[in-house]
Amino acid sequence: MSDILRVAVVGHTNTGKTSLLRTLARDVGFGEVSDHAGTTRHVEGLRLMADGEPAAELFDTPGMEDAIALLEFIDGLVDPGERVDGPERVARFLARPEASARFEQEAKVLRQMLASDAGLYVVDARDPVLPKHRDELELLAACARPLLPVLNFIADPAARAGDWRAALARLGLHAVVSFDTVAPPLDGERELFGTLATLIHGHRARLQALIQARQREADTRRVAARRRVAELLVELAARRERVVERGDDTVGGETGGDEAALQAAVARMREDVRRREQACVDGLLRLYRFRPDDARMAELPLADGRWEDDLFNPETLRQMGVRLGTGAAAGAAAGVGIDLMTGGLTLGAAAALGALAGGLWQTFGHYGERIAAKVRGHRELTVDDAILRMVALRQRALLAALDGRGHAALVPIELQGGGEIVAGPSAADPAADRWRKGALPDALARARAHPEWALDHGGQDKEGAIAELAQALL
Ligand SMILES: Nc1nc2c(ncn2[C@@H]2O[C@H](COP(=O)(O)OP(=O)(O)O)[C@@H](O)[C@H]2O)c(=O)[nH]1
Ligand SMILES: [Mg+2]
Repeated sequence: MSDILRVAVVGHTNTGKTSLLRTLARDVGFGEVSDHAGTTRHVEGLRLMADGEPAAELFDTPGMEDAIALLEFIDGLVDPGERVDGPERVARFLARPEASARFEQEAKVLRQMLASDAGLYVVDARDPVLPKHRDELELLAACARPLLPVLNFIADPAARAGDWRAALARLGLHAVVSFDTVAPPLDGERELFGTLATLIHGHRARLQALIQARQREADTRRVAARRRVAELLVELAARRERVVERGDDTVGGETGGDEAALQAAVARMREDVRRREQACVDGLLRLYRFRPDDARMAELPLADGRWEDDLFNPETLRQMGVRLGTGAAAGAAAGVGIDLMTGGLTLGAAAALGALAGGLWQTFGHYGERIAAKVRGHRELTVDDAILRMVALRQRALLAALDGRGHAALVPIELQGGGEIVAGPSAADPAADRWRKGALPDALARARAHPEWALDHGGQDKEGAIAELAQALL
């Protein structure tokens, strides 16, 4: 065998062989995945790299469609009383014209098995164990290569893992791994390659190197992802927009100009928060090698219109369980808190924001007169705490979802009803509860005092705050 470990991915049609390769390669574009049988018609390979060196080649194969007939055919090639071992039987078959006609698909699979160091036998664990599976396994065993069954669809309630393990044991296959290609377990790869290493001793070191390299990559990815979210939060907290008032006599007079300026500033700010959050999401998807422009990705809650529209909706905030005082809730609805630099205003920022929230900007006029009468100078808009909490909560949920998502996934990251994120309000996540109700991390308070951090620069102090916050996102 060549230097690189070669592994054939085999199994019945539609069990998720191509899906497994996508997930292992972190490549949503590998091959073609479909519910129709026989989508993969030929052998297609890909390389897994460890630290820039090729470590393993995996080969996708067509499904074995008629193992029962092929086994009978091969039995017919052996004379009664003749002793012929598995590889010889397979060789006899491959030399026959049937190998490029009736049994062409099966021949491709067996040839690839013979050309490989090992096989991964992908099983749809929801299937009952049938004679066709036993015949398939007998054919594959005849190739005399180590075979590791991979139970796919294992996250499905209908999965029959126990039945499969028992049936495989009866066929002498005792090492079996569970690996759902759409929702792979966090240490799934380690389990898969580690178990494979016990079956092919000669390639053990190579597989260990692969496991370690991939573990390092995953750690680096996770650190980078948290840093990205921390940076987003710091920049949002630092964000300030000054609304310059005309400063003319507004007591009992026209306040329309100021209202319009404030309204425009609020709108700018909301747009900016959304844009920044979306940029963070796009970055995370790139980091995890998912495609933002992929139609399958389009329905991610992040790209979903509702997700965006709900950002400043008090109902969404309530659903997220963010605790708010009444005034704050109204303020949060507008997505901003108003600091009045000139101070002295006790009356109505919240009320005014409540008016904004209902889309009843006109009613601001009513409060506006009274506010404007008291205020001279500038107002400053900042991103509300509640918004920071919510952005943090859903970015955390997104991080968790990305870590648990295989590149075979075709459906968007699941939201529970009402727009909460899967990792949303539940007692199981005390860290989320802290983000929901606890004191906000000190790094964010510091960011509030550094408007310059909202921009791309900010130096060491900003870096420190980001690092601290990334830690708090764990
Ligand atoms: N829910 C779920 N669907 C899967 C999983 N693996 C594969 N699929 C789906 O099953 C179908 C067949 O998958 P594919 O990879 O094309 O199977 P292949 O014929 O063995 O290559 C596709 O619709 C996949 O999206 C899994 O682990 N969970
Ligand atoms: Mg396929």
